[in-house]
Amino acid sequence: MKVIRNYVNGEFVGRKREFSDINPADGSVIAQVSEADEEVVDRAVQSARTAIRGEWGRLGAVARAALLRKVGDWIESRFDCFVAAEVADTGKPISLASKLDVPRAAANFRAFADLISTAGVESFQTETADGRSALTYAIRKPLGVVGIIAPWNLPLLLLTWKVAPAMACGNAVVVKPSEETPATATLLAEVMEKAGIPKGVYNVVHGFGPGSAGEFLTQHPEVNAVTFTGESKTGAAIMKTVADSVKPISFELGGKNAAIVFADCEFEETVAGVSNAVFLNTGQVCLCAERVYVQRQIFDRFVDALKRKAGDLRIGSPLEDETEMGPLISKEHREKVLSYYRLAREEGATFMAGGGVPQFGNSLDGGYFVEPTILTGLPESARCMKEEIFGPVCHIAPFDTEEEAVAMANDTKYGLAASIWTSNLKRGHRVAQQMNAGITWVNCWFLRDLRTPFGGMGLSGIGREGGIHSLNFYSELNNICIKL
Ligand code: NAD
Ligand code: 6OD
Repeated sequence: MKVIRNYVNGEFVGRKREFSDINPADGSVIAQVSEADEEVVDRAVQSARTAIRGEWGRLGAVARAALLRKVGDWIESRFDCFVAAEVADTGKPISLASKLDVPRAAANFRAFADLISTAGVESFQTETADGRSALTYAIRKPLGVVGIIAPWNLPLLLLTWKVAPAMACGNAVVVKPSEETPATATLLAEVMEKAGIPKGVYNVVHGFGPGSAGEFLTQHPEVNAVTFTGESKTGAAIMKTVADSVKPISFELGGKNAAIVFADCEFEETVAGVSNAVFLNTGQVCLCAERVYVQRQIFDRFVDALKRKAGDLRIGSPLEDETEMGPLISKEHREKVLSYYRLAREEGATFMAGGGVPQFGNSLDGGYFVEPTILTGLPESARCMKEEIFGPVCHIAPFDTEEEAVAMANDTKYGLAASIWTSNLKRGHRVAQQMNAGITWVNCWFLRDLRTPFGGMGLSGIGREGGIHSLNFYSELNNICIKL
């Protein structure tokens, strides 16, 4: 059986304690994973610290950028290995991993290589009371050792979204991928070596959260900053762990995102766009729309059309090119999603589509599939309307006026993403500007420019990453003032 090991100071390190890496498409065991104990995590942090004091710490931004570009190139050279590993770990369709996850990982390294080699800093000339002046300018220094904790839904994409800017700014990193998806973070270690990244700059520790590698990493006194993507309640636990040492944190957390569909939308494009926003990656994208509000004039027609789209989705083996929807990540997560399907029934929902578990009559029956599901008829106060489900499911409710739609969309403790579907661009701007969300798309969804701010409000997170915002999080800006 294959063993996935920790990666510390340029070496793969095994441990006696192991856990299984499961393929969610059929429940089979792909590999055993070495769980990092406190000592391995400590060694990883120390090796990162040593790397900063060595050759890596002496490199300038342009040299670091050149190395990051090589990492991007090596990801592309090993494209098929990354795709295969991501598909096996997550069960996502091969078409999705090939179009989204792996290309974005390479793009993350290239984007932050470009940014760090061109980014400026602020400078001001200030008049002083004695009639002279002062010049003030900022310089960018690395934070030190950055602890990166990643989730399982877009494992490589979201890990590299943080590793790339952290390294661009001159930090060394210790990453803890999700226990569900350990493979691509480990493959990335091989790529780092090939690209010539010095030992200790990129370290991987495997394991779980509390009482395991995640907690050991976040509570380590020599970790200078923690950046985390995952559930809001995990973010709260990590915040408590880091509070005593007052580390900088960046949190990208859950969502309960709304899509607002106006009667004047481009109907077919909107149905396709909303279907994607609900069902992509089996609904396991933090940006997915779980609440869809449709103007009453087109409500019935829209529900019928989305129902047809859900019915047409090709669910099956992630390895087949035509598959559009794979399984959920795990047995536990399927239980959670099915518990919301049951709750929706208790709360009075009408199931317009789905609600169950598909049967295949082959090995896929050992996997963690659920049917794409469309609900109607829930009150806005229902738990299914308030809590993140993170599966291929949405609720569709009608609205009459723009004001009503905005109020319902904003009635959430989360604030990650929204999408507005209308052919009236003035309305698009007006409504987008009223959304309490870190990002609002108009007539599109999950369209990303890596230079733009990304993050959430409320339970959806703290801080913004992307472009200069990432550079500002992953560096200490030191201000220097000179009297002239
Ligand atoms: P999760 O919070 O269960 O786990 C995320 C990571 O945190 C894993 O590596 C896990 O081992 C680790 N962890 C858990 N408890 C910990 C602790 N106490 N200390 C340190 N580490 C700990 O999240 P998940 O189930 O892997 O991912 C799904 C969630 O992530 C959803 O809520 C989704 O909305 C959210 N998400 C948000 C974004 C975003 O950009 N806002 C992106 C992707 C996913
Ligand atoms: O595209 C990104 O940069 C990003 N952070 C996406 C997050 C998706 C959540 O599942």
